[in-house]
Amino acid sequence: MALNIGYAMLPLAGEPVCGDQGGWWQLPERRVLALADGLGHGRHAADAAAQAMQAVEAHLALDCEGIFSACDARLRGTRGAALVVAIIDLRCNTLSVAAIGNIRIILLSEGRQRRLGGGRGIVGAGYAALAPETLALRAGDVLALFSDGIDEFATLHDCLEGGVQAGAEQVLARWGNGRDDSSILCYQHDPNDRGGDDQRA
Ligand SMILES: [Mn+2]
Repeated sequence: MALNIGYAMLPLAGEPVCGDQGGWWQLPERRVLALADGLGHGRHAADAAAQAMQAVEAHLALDCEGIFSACDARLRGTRGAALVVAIIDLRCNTLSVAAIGNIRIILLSEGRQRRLGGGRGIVGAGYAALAPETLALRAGDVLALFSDGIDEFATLHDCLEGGVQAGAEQVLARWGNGRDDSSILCYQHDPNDRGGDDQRA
């Protein structure tokens, strides 16, 4: 895994599969991160989330609107999912991020933690008002995408001493609520990132 990516997930107790899935992809000047929470839990939720990751992977060069549109088309016939997609542009040091449904985005920049919003709806069953935001990224900024199996928390900074992978694991351990599948995908911005392997988990 790339050093600046952290991922942790845990299925709801008793479920053999996780209905949340995260993915990250490294293009020459672009990183794409996505996290999907298939509605409910279990096999059908996992199927919706897996198809969302496949649709993202097939459309990595598009902007947020294009990726969401592709995912919405692909997920028709599934249970649907909440989805967040983040595109990091390494030439401009910008983040474009958008979300639909009950899924969370935190940006920690220069010590300040900010919650970014998403639109209502279900990917695969239609949504309105997708509102991608584009923000400047500074070296060291941390983006955290997480599902509703993790409670809101205000202290991401305190979890990052050991890096983003340890941080993702710590957030899940501390704020995972045990009521749903839970997952968190973290990215730490490095303008000189030379990339590693794509991963889907
Ligand atoms: Mn959920």
